[in-house]
Amino acid sequence: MKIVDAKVVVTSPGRNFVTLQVTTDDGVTGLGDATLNGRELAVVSYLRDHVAPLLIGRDPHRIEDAWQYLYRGAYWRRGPVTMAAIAAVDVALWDIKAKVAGLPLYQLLGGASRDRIRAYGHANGSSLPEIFDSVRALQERGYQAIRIQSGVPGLKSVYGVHTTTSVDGSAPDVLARPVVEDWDTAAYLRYIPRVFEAVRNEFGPDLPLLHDAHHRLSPIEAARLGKDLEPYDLFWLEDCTPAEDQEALRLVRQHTTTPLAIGEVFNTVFDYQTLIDDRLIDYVRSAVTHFGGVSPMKKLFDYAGQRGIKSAIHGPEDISPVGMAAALHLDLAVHNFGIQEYSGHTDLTNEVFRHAYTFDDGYLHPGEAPGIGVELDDELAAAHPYEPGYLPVNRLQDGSVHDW
Ligand code: CS2
Ligand code: MG
Repeated sequence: MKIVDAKVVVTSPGRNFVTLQVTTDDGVTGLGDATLNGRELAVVSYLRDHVAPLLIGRDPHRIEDAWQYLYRGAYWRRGPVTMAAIAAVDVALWDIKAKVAGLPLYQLLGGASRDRIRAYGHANGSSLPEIFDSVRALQERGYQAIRIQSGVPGLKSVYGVHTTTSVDGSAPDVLARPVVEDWDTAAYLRYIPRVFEAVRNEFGPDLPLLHDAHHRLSPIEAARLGKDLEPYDLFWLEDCTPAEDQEALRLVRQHTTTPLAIGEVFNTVFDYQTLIDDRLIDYVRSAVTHFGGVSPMKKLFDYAGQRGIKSAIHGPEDISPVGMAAALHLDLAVHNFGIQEYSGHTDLTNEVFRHAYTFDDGYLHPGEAPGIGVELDDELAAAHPYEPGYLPVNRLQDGSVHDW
């Protein structure tokens, strides 16, 4: 069996997605997600100009060799662009291998370790009543674990609370520049514990609650927040500090028992080394799409599992249904599964990417279709071309840039 074509499909059914479509001489196709939110075209070029030509003629069954060839053979390694491109190849080849075997991918990863996959969804609001309504709406959709993101009094536009207000007065023209959001750590640290106290009073002690600090705190600020949230028994506090400073988590860990999750911006196991070896975190958060694919994610979960650390694959709406499907096959198979983030996608996106996975009563399942279980509607994808779009930029009250 040989690879005869490797096509990069860019489509924007409401937001941009980059998909690699690999085709063999037997006519079997495999899909891989290569979406890097706000920097999509960098990955398109990496794949189209530097990787796809190297795939033609290769045996698609040699997945590990392809991975090592693209990782070590490039000389320049790691980073989100490189690893998103490699991930797309890895997942597309696993898709092909499983299709040829006539099995859903999870069966090639050791078979099912569980019957279903617990998901968490995103609740948010600028006020407590809005947050409460958002939690109830998710509960009506079946979610049984919920992330809470809140506005902060005095701030106009904050991560995780849907708004398109640009606070620097610039027209939030997503075609030309990022929306500017504002931030004030002191105001946030005073307010967030009160939000979780109110949510616990409203919804009781048992509902698993999560919160994403989104890289914004210093180590001591994160330690303080972790401690202040302990009475509200969070499932986890995510990205409490800028993730690349692994040592920062050591100080946080010394001050709080609030479980810690980190890693959605990580793209190789080396980003986690101290965090896993010294048990500084409780959940690893990488996405299949940004970590080089299914092959390295399985190795990461095996390594993390030796220290009691669990999986929590990144699953917001900017991970395409292809990336989500690959995640679900891993979630079903690995033993140290923690939880799966699932924002879901628009109806149009689900028409472009027809998938076998299901979400019912708060749980996901990848389905039994051969491969990863996703089919790309080429015609519908072509009808929604790329639109330039950026992630917001955060500025403090004095105008300086801060982590978003
Ligand atoms: C967030 C993401 O879901 C999360 O945990 O951190 O939504 C993140 O903001 C986006 O993926 C960035 O593209
Ligand atoms: Mg996050």
